[in-house]
Amino acid sequence: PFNAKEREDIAHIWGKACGQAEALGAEVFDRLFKSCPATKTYFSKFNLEAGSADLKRQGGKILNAVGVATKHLDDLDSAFSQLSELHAFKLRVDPGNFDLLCHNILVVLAIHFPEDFTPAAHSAWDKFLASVSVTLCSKYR
Ligand code: ZNH
Repeated sequence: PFNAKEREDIAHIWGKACGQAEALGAEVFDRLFKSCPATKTYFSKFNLEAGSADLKRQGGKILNAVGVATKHLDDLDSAFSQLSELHAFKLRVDPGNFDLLCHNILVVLAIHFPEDFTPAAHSAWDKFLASVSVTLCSKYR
């Protein structure tokens, strides 16, 4: 469960990020692929150059899904039930990759919103993204 301050920090930073989900998401993927090149294997049919239309589209999808999650802190399982099935049964992304992606989301938020990314906000977002990952991995067996 998230306390009031965590909820506030999660909503506040998403409020700053939501208008630029594609640009931030593309940056998340660019960092992910450069810092953890093995993650590129899941996107073999994408143009993986920094800022490509593919990275903007996929980055936007992922960050907007994170945005939906910010509004469902108390019912992530039901909000993400379809997305969990997609990752577990169809995409079969190795669960270890979720930590790597979440780490890169944190870094990009910290770079873009340094004033807002206080230690408390850092910790709230870390906890939030970890629960998103746990939810998306919940259907793996
Ligand atoms: Zn994922 C897809 C989200 C993680 C890989 N994804 C996706 C989508 C979404 C997402 C929303 C879209 C779907 C549709 O279209 O229907 N993810 C997400 C999130 C997360 C994730 C939220 C966390 C946080 N993913 C992930 C990871 C990986 C992935 C980690 C690896 C590395 N995804 C993926 C893929 C896909 C997806 C591969 C598909 C793409 C295409 O299109 O092909």
